[in-house]
Amino acid sequence: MTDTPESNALPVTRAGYVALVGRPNVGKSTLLNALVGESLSIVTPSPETTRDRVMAVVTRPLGLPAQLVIVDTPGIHRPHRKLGEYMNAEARAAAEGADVVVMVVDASDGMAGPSREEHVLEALAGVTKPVFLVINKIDRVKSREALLPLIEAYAKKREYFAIVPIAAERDDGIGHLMRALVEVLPEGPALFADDTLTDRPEKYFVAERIREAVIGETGAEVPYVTAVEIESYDERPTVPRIRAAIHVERDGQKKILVGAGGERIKAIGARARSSIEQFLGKQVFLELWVQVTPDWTRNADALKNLGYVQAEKSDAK
Ligand SMILES: Nc1nc2c(ncn2[C@@H]2O[C@H](COP(=O)(O)OP(=O)(O)OP(=O)(O)O)[C@@H](O)[C@H]2O)c(=O)[nH]1
Ligand SMILES: [Mg+2]
Repeated sequence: MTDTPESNALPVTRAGYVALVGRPNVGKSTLLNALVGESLSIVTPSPETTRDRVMAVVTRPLGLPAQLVIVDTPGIHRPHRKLGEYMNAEARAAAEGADVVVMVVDASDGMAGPSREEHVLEALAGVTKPVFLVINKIDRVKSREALLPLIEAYAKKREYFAIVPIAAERDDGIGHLMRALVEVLPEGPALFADDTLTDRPEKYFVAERIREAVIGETGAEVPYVTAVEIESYDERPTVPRIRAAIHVERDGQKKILVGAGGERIKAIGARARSSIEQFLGKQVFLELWVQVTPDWTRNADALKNLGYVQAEKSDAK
């Protein structure tokens, strides 16, 4: 017998795009990682962490003959900069191109939550495909009963195909959500090869891990004006060499990132390297430096140069 496990596997009969949308910080990226079973998207306690659509393919989840193309998106918010406009546009495009939309909300917002959803609801107003309401972080709610008035309040705002309470961080409710999503996927063959994980190159996730380290090591405003550019990525040596520029907008922000005697950039580098090594499963040599690119978050050309540019319609799903 020469059959591989793959050729023995049932053919995929349902496949489609599932967009995860919602306000910043509700747990969309945590949910993507939980559904995929891999730490792909970066997760931080700060809002506005995710900036682009990131696609992750899950083939035959729980042994089901299905393929989900899950799309993580930036939190929909009132934009203050061009970067924010790009982020919102990314989320909208993902919702519009999806076969199923998962609107994620945060149970720990309590009864104040439903009234904060106006931007998200507005972005979903034209969506005719099924919309699931996923109430995340239920580990922070006292009891299941306490969820009932919350569900009622959210359900008053729009119609949902289903309402599913979960705690993505604890893997609670993920299997149930997965099964429910598979049931509404369009019938059809797989959209991607069985071994496809994502549409982004390795380099993208390396840059994201550096940004995650910046967010982890600095407080308040600096992360919002930080972009990471991989300048060189030499995979030939046994220990690959990565050189990256961290862009900020002003000298003062550069000073904060570098820190007294270079202490902070050293800490960012150590944190990023360990996270990249975990992601790649091998050692890397990482060199970071800070560059001032004035007002890059407000400038269309600078945004484009740093990779914040919307994909063409054809590959915009
Ligand atoms: N208690 C609890 N915290 C959670 C849960 N899921 C996510 N979090 C936390 O919520 C915070 C935000 O999580 P993210 O996954 O980055 O949220 P996001 O919606 O992707 O945020 P943006 O990318 O900024 O829009 C992190 O500190 C997570 O650890 C959960 O089920 N329970
Ligand atoms: Mg995110």
